[in-house]
Amino acid sequence: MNNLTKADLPVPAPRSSRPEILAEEIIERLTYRIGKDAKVAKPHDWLTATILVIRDRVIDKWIESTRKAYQTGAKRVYYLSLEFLIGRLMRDAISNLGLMEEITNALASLGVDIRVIAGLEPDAALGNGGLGRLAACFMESMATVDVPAYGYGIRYVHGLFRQQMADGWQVELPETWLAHGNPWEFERQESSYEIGFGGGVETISSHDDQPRYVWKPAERVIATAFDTPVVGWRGARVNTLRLWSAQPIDPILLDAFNAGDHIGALRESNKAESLTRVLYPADATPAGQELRLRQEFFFSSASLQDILRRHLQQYDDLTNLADKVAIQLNDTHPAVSVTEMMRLLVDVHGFDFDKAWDITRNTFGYTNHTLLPEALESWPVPLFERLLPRHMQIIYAINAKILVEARKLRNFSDTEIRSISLIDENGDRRVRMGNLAFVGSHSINGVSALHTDLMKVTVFADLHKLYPDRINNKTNGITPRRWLMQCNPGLTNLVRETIGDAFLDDAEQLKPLDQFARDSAFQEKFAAVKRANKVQLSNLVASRMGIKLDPNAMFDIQIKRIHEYKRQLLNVIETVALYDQIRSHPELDWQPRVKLFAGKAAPSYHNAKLIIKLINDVARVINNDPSVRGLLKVVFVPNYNVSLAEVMVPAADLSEQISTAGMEASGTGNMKFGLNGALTIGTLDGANVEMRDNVGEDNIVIFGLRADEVANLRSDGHNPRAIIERSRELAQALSAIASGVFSPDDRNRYAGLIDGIYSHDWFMVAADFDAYASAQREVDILWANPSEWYAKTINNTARMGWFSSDRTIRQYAKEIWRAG
Ligand code: T68
Repeated sequence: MNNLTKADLPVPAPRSSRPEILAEEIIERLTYRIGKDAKVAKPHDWLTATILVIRDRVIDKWIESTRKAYQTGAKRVYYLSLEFLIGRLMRDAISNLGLMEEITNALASLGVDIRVIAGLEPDAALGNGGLGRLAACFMESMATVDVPAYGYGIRYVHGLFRQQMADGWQVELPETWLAHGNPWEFERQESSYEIGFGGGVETISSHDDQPRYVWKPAERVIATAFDTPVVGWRGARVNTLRLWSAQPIDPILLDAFNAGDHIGALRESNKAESLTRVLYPADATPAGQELRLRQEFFFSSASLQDILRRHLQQYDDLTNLADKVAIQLNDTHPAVSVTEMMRLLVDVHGFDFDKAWDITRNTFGYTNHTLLPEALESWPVPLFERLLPRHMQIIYAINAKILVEARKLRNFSDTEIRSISLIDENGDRRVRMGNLAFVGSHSINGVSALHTDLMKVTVFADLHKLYPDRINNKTNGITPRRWLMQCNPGLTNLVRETIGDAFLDDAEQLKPLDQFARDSAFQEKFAAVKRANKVQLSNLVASRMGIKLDPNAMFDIQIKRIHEYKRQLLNVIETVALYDQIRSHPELDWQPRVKLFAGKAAPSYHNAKLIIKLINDVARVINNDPSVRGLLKVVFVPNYNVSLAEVMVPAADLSEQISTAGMEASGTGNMKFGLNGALTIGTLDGANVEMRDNVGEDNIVIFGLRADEVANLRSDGHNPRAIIERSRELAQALSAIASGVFSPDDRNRYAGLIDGIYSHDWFMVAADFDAYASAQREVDILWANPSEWYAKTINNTARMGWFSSDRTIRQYAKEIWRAG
């Protein structure tokens, strides 16, 4: 019996959005779902009750969306990602349902301030940085542009660590977003799958001489689904984020328990649960450990089993899979899916290898997010073979097919063959996940124009030669709901008053704001909004850190993961140079600045942690030096996360996007700042290039070496020492840092860090310093002229609409998924 076609079942009555009804419902949930009397309810109880009321309205649309996809036979998109950095959900859901005023009033009538309870919602930090946040923006945009989609990932019990400062050093503490339960999610015990590891492969011979293979895993765990609804703008559609949690097959080994081995009785259970306990905290470096490969396979296998089950339930046949299903791999973390799909099609569903390979390749797409060679995932062959013996066989079979094709059809040389092989034979043999994802997909995309061009000539040069039609570009985007409307209501309201509401549905309709760029009355209002946002950030900094900021100063902000290629170090060194200048030239017209930093370092990344300490050391000295006369302040705000970004982005005057050219695949923070009316200082890297094209070169401050110049300098020999000797400012700043001016308690603390700049300067800090410092003085001159400044920043807001993730998703849907 199919419930979906049963027309005679009663349906729930449409829900009211009147504040008095909403208030009644909140009290009802508080009483019957939480079991609390309103008189004694704690803020957390109000939060949960409110979410439950909103959730019901979401569910109505969720069921409707799921039914519609089923009935129309629409193609479904599956976004596989080991990370979803979603942040808080309540404000997003309320705002997308258009209920902000109503819920605010309903709560007020109950004596509850929505801002207070909203601030209690934990940040779902199931991601490290840009890659995870992109997946979250995509989920919201897929719901908005009406693409029937599922996100698949892992329900980590502990998301990205909490960052605390101890004497200026980063300390990592466990994050516990589920401590108060999670009212958004639905556990689906009925959607559970067995996931195997290890064991061996049995060969079964058959009449037609085609042997069949059956994997007999030695270990098995259960994957159970937890679903979270994702609401699109104006409730257009509600999609599902399905996160897998690992559970043991036998929760407790009773025999062992009864024999007195109480710990041994739980060993299996603990082992299973440890699979999904914690998110790996390294970005841009592969985790490398066996547990990580287990996580990757666990969520890939569960997701594919679920996808095939859903497809078979509707179509009873897998030959049309690629017509009805598109699976997007968010980086190589789910790349093992290619082999799992092959195993399911060949071993379980009886397809012949070549047919299965066609279906697989036509179904998968792969998004690459980095060119850094050290960041490309690969697994030692012995480990892969031990954990996934059948998948290893499949890899060899795919490899044979591809290499024969390359040799016979295209006459590839030995060197080319070596570089496209799925097995890296240099040193210990390793499985290359990037190559696997590439050959198993019909589309391989980069995340900005420059990044995509570089992919074709670097990491994937030879595979691109073999399959010249596969690499394509999809420049990243951000959702304007979270990153403008919700985080910056002041600016949103001002824009609505000025050009009307069209931009709410189409961010490119921000364009007409251009006409107001030089309108002094509008400039004043724009500046007032910015100032109010800066006051809000100042309050946060005062209450968390006890530091007082002047909202009239320029807020110069660099927030992102701490990484050498992102060059927070270049920023601090320039800050030190500026500090020297302010003290030696008190007669000059210095523009007051606050340098704000925030970001987490991977716990094992020594230099990144040292850079955090350096920022704090420099901050302590500068902030306590009266000769600076309040012209410069330096602040490192701890525990950067999505919620903190929502306060910092709207408060920025200057956005620092200063990565070494060729190293930042796209960047997405750059887009958030531009949209919220900050001026960008940046290199021609990642999506900065397209930002310059969109906002115009007069509205962005570009400096430094270009990607090709960096590559040439690296290959022809770069002599940083000579450069440093020619730049007095740089030499002085480096020597102050290296000699312990900022670290009197440990004068050698930064000697090694600075020595890296003198000896090889891989990240081109010395090479770009002078260009950066003079770009900063250019910024000062603009800042001194408010009408120029605001004309440029208004142009930025007006021209950033193209960077909406709605545009990005429409391109994926049309050009890769052929869906929606
Ligand atoms: C980022 N990558 C890119 N990786 O660095 C950034 N890596 O330029 C781009 O804008 C963004 O992706 C979105 O495309 C990452 O964030 C990771 O977080 C990561 C995590 C685990 C392993 C490797």
